[in-house]
Amino acid sequence: MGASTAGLTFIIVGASVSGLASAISLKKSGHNVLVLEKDPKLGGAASGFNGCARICPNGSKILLDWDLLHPETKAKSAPMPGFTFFKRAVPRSLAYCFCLTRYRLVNAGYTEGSKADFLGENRWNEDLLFEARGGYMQFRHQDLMRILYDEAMRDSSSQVTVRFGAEVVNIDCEACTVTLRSGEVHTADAIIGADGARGIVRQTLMEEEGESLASDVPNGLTVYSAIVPKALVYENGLAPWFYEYDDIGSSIWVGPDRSVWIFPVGHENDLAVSVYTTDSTQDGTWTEPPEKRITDVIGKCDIRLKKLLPLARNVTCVQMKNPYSLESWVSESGRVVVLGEAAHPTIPAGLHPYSIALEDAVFIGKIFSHTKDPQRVPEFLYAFQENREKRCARIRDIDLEYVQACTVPLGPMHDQRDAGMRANHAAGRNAMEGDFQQMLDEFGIVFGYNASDDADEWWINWGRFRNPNTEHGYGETDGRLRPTSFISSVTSSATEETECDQC
Ligand SMILES: Cc1cc2nc3c(=O)[nH]c(=O)nc-3n(C[C@H](O)[C@H](O)[C@H](O)COP(=O)(O)OP(=O)(O)OC[C@H]3O[C@@H](n4cnc5c(N)ncnc54)[C@H](O)[C@@H]3O)c2cc1C
Ligand SMILES: *[C@@H]1O[C@H](CO)[C@@H](O)[C@H](O)[C@H]1NC(C)=O
Ligand SMILES: *[C@@H]1O[C@H](CO)[C@@H](O)[C@H](O)[C@H]1NC(C)=O
Ligand SMILES: CC(=O)N[C@H]1CO[C@H](CO)[C@@H](O)[C@@H]1O
Repeated sequence: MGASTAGLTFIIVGASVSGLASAISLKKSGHNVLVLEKDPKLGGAASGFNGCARICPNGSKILLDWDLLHPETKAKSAPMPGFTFFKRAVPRSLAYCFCLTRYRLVNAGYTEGSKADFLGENRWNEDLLFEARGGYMQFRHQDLMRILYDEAMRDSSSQVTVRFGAEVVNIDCEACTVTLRSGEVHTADAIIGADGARGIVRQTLMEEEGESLASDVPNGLTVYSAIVPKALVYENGLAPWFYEYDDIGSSIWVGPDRSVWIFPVGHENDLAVSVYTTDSTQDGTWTEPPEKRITDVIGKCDIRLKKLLPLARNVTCVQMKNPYSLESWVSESGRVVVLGEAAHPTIPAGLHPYSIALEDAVFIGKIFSHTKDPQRVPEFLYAFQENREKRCARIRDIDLEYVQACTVPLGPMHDQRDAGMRANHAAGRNAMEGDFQQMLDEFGIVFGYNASDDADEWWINWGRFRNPNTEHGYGETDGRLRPTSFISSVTSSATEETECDQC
């Protein structure tokens, strides 16, 4: 890959969501991209797993902006009008207390013919979705990957190359080169690590900070993901519980320590199941089967779940961690950056990881629409972190909050959550109002964002004021720029410089 054309050359490590989306976005800005993926096939297709890619409104709007939501791609997703809350299990203390009053309730949820313990429901507010100008879409992971891949490759015979079975085993940040397992070496103007939380690029930056993957600390929860084909649900007579119950079609079963989320996914409206559990400590991946069966990590639970979960196919398990937070997303050399999971590991199977990965891609492509000067690479990479870090951390916290709210151990908070939801439902309100209003407001924050506008704002306020001939973007002697020093150096140059670089 030479720098023959006018654009910069980028190497992207990892052809998953953030890698392919960044390739699309950088291509739109006129750059050349080589994407290197270690797996032999797109979307982990070499393993059986093909889970649920949840795209929240701000993410689906990006797909729309890229003109990727044609009728045939839309048809590959299932909608999510909201979700219903049930109890996964009735805690023994509560069952006992009901027992004193109404015997029938002791068996709530556990026996054939009993009713599920319904807590309430949350429907997306029309205004919220309208303002976000997008809907909630749930694709099969591999379908979404195919949509992104095809767009990356469209009309780009020379601009974008994607290589599978190309594992990067070493990165030289100074020389801006990567070495593949085959021994091949590639050089570029910049290297983007889109290779996930355990990828080599994140590890390389952690090493620069004297850390290792051991600094990511398990938080006690593991998420199992699987698909239950719709046909199996019908064959086993479970449709009344999972397809015909209401018009929402998605349910979250909350309970002490474990929670089961069931959402329709893909063209077939199969059921995507996520189980957050404290019963596994396996450090699994998205492409390997788990050691323990899914039915062994759900604890005592409602009969509906007991019947559904044995039908789960192609199960995986991924551990939740409190990740080490990289101080710098950019190497000391200023040429290597991480984004997506590699920069800010999210909550596996959370509501927002895919949209955040798409936003990262829009942002990086958009700022690089303003330069083809290799000298400005470090400055732009630091700007990426400077502008994206806070939002990504905030959204991770929001996703974590949902999971924690659904898995609170028995105790006052557990009881308060249930009572709050029941009271809301009794009053004809959304389950998440009142005590949970803050969480609802947070959805507004997540949806109410435009990465492209945000990137423009950086350019208008900061980027365009710099003169690449006199300012290199390096403020400190070790060549490493902290976000704060970046702001102050830009601020001072903004006031001193009158010259403007392609305003
Ligand atoms: C195969 C697969 C299936 C997934 N399925 C689901 C799902 O069903 N539901 C869900 O909620 N989330 C799923 N995820 C996670 C989801 O993709 C992320 O949470 C996020 O949305 C996007 O992350 P990302 O693109 O930054 O990184 P990731 O999706 O983690 O992808 C990183 C990519 O980098 C590649 N890579 C790693 N190391 C190297 C290396 N040394 N050289 C070259 N390439 C390398 C990996 O093979 C992978 O393709 C899946 C991830 C993968 C990899
Ligand atoms: C499970 O994986 C196999 C491939 O190993 C695939 O053919 C099948 O469709 C998958 N099933 C589901 C429900 O995803
Ligand atoms: C972001 O804003 C721009 C205009 O500033 C608009 O063209 C684009 O559609 C918006 N994108 C999203 C994803 O809302
Ligand atoms: C990227 C994106 O979709 N941004 C939109 C998210 O939603 C808000 C409204 O809530 C819009 O203003 C953004 O443009």
